[in-house]
Amino acid sequence: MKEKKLKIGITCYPTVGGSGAIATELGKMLAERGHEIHFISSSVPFRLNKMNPNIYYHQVEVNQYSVFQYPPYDIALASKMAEVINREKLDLLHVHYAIPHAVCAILAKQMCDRDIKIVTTLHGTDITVLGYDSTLTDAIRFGIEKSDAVTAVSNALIDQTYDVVKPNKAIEVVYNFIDERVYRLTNSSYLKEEFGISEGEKVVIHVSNFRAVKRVQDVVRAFSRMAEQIPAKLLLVGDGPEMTVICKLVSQLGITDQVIFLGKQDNLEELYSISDLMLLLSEKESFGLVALEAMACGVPCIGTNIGGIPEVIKDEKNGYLCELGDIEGIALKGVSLLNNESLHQKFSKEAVNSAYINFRSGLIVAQYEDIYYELLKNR
Ligand code: GMT
Repeated sequence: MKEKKLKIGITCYPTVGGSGAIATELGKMLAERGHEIHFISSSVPFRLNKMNPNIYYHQVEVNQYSVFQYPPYDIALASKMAEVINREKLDLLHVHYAIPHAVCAILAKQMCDRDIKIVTTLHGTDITVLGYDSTLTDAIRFGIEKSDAVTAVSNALIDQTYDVVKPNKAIEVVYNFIDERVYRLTNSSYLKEEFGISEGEKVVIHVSNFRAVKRVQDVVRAFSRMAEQIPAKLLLVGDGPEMTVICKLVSQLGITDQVIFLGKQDNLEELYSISDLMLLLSEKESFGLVALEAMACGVPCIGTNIGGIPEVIKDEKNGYLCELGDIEGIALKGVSLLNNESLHQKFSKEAVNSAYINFRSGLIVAQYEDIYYELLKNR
């Protein structure tokens, strides 16, 4: 069975975000291993940037009818899934997020002519935010229970799913991974000059979608305290709802010259390669893919002791964990690390090792393959 190459449909949120990134990277890796991958989503996933003859993309088109108050996206997605399952003879659908994607896959399975298997991966927001919305809890539980296999990106997320949604279903942890060919130290030192960062300055980086849960205000405040003690610049990468507040805060704190707003960026490995420290100070984070990608490039991280972050950042080994909102503690740890060259080197090395040993693509992609083959073994 192991030799049989599979036909796999993948559905994810295709716009910027860790779940879309992982779903797409997984599809690319599976395609490289000879499987036929069919992305089914509303637009081309943002990391689907290279041609691969084993990768297909099927766009979900939603028509707007004046009789409907909302465009029927979920129904259009389920119909498209059923169409692709039948036409391409898919073996399984791997969907990312219980709602709407798992629920749409279950509907598609009932609409199509094949005994398709459904694998659902939980990434966080559907549990940590939507799970608390009583209008959606039953649908999330249904999506989980009716999937053939369910994975989550951290043990913390599994615990939270059982706490909040209480599904009667086994959930397996499959961590996120890095493409080690991309996320590695690269020579991008020319960027320092372009950004006006001088030799003696340390570079602190934060990457997120600037939602309130990311606590970018804490990042800016902690950086501001650090910058009082060491020459440093802060790279803020990403964009989102908190941006206006953050811009105001930066100017109120008088650190406009030390903060570089980069907006949404590709090729993050080039930015990580000029960075000395990442701050990920979220109040909710089921994994923290950006921390892992930074670590793979040798950047130690300070993260909050929240959700799945402690499964990625190992306190005092490859970075630091801190309590949510503890600005002084974060600044203290940041400054002591940036001032201690040998400790920084040690953490940096450990960060790379941990990323490569525990989260390398070969290891994690094989775990997904095992799940697929196990579900299909009796066919
Ligand atoms: O963090 C976000 O706001 C985006 C979100 C997503 O759905 O893309 O990220 C979630 O999935 C990522 C990939 O598994 C994880 O690395 C993030 O920790 C997780 N975000 C949250 O739990 C808030």
